[in-house]
Amino acid sequence: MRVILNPKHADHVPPGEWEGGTVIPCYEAPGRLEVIRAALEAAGGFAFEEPPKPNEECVAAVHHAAYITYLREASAEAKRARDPAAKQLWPTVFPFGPNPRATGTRALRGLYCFDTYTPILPGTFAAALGGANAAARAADLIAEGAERAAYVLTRPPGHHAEHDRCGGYCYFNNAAVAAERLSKRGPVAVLDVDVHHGNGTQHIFYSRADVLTVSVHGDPAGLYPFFSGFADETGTGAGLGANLNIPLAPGTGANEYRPALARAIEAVSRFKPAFLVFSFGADTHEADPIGGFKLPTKFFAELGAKVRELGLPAVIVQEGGYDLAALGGCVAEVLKAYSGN
Ligand code: SP5
Ligand code: ZN
Repeated sequence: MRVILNPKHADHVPPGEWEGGTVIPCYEAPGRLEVIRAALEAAGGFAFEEPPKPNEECVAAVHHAAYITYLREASAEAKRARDPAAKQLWPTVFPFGPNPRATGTRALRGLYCFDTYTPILPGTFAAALGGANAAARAADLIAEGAERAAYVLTRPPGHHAEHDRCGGYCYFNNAAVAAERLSKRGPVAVLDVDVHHGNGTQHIFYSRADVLTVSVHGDPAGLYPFFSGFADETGTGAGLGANLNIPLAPGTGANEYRPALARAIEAVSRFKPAFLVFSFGADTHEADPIGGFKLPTKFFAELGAKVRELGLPAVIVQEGGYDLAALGGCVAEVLKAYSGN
């Protein structure tokens, strides 16, 4: 399988994340990509390549122009700063009131970000763009029929990124970039199995009938992103019926996950898409430090095999997964099973 690797991922190195009033070590770190790469190299059968040179066109197709400009300029500002504190840009105040107005930089920090996990750093823009370009490249390979499946090996992840806001470690929505590109050639289904609801992907396509979004995740009543991912969110306007959320209880193991996955796959199949975007997160693993699910590594082979049964040309995009000891094995199991070995 061809692996499109984000060559700029290590430009983005969060110093930590704000949680409940303190800074804790950041879960979304460069080592994640390194352990996945090592596992795929050890497994064999994967060919690594980089996307062509940076291009913003693919992100402009799914993100607000002013948001893209903000991320580019804020990253440049962090790069120019000398004071270490000014090299990391965090929101502190979020939009409120009936008519929020954002004119200064402090307001923009909160306008274009929805949580305290997602700082803008000197290399954030380049790293996020590298991932989006990798997703666009993979989508082009699939759209042209050059491959039946391609894997986007990237971080930071993407599925929480909204049309005009970063959040949940995500800046550009890589899965949405791929889905938007594929949608020019036929209907697309996005299947998101990260343990967290794929709010950004859902919202970007919420009123579209030609892109089905399906997410299986931890119940947002108790798990990030808290504000969306409930079962009664089904789409709007022309997109009514083209969004499916399957929230599951904390502690979900293989026996509870299996029927939910079957439902999700059945919904994708009924939609009769021409292409699949598979947003894959390994934070459902039993050892994940933030997920709360209990899937063992061997279940990931079953997951890959089930998704393969759809028989769809697919872009597989890396989302979360934070246990560095388990992550590489989970990805290798899914991709080997998806390739049919
Ligand atoms: C792509 C993705 O998986 N993003 C996840 C963003 C969730 N961030 C919330 C992190 C909360 C950390 N809580 C610490 C509790 C440790 N037991
Ligand atoms: Zn996640």
